[in-house]
Amino acid sequence: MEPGDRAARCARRGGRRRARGCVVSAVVRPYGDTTGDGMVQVSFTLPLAADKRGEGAALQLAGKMGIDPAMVVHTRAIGERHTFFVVYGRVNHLVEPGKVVVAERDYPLLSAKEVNAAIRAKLRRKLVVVGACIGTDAHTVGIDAILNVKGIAGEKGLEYYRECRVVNLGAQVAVAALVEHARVEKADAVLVSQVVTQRDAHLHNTREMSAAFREAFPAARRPLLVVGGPRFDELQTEELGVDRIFGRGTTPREVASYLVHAVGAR
Ligand code: B12
Repeated sequence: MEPGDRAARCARRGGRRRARGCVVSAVVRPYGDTTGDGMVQVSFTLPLAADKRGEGAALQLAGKMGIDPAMVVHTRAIGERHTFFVVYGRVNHLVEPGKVVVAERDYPLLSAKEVNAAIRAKLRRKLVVVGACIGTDAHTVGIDAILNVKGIAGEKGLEYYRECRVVNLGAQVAVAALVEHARVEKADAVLVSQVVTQRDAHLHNTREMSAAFREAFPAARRPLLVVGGPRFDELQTEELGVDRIFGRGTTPREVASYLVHAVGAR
């Protein structure tokens, strides 16, 4: 197909053409059984028994959420007084992909070899990374995936990079101890993981951590502050006082590439 044909076909469907031939429609709707039928599925738990009144309450909630018509397609009692529901139904809202704002990767994705070469060229010494789970958080699998040699998703962690020196402090590290370790190790970057989000613990802990580093280090000597975890909003860097936030599905290579880019820029 010629590029012109593709553009014409795209225009007929009301879409916009982007570089590289990707088609982005101005508006889209959810897809259930047929294109654009608006069908969605949501699940939630109500503190009600698994009976007709419970189902009615689930449908009432779905209606108030803008799902109309709605069907309860699954219920499961969780004890005597709670029920888990799955509701399937139609929403009329339109999604405007063009208005979606995301944190784009603004640095090149490098191979391990390129990362090592860049560190040698820019720093002429090893890049020191100190990592930890702070607060009461004991979910170390995520930070270990980024730091430990075994890595994740077929990629080796930062320990594998010859020009990185990694100090992984593990779980439940107090902010004061993290600051002290960063100072002793002369950290270029501090990597913090926060997985538990109950009562916004991840946000409070991150703010406490970034404030402590700002107090303990002069601006020019403060290590890069990087946080990660599955429920962070990657756009919240300024609000949380950190240099970068990484979310669900992050791989070590993305982090290594960012560190080289950011440390080099400094
Ligand atoms: C394994 C697990 C545990 C293990 C943790 C073992 C360990 N050593 O880590 C144990 C059994 C100890 C545990 C305990 C608890 N857990 Co738990 N746990 C999980 C579980 C099943 C998997 C988490 C995981 O390992 N994911 C895999 C990793 C690879 O993914 P990830 O963490 O998202 O990491 C990736 C990215 O987010 C990112 N990333 C993460 N951190 C960082 C950091 C940096 C710097 C960067 C760059 C990137 C990055 O990169 C990683 C790789 O891609 C989740 C549910 C789930 N399916 O996610 C619940 C879950 C996280 N736990 C939960 C809860 C509630 C608890 C407990 C409070 C339960 C209890 N009542 O005791 C305790 C809390 C203990 C504590 N003090 O923290 C809740 C949290 C709910 C919330 N909103 O906060 C979850 C979501 C389960 C649920 N649905 O309720 N848990």
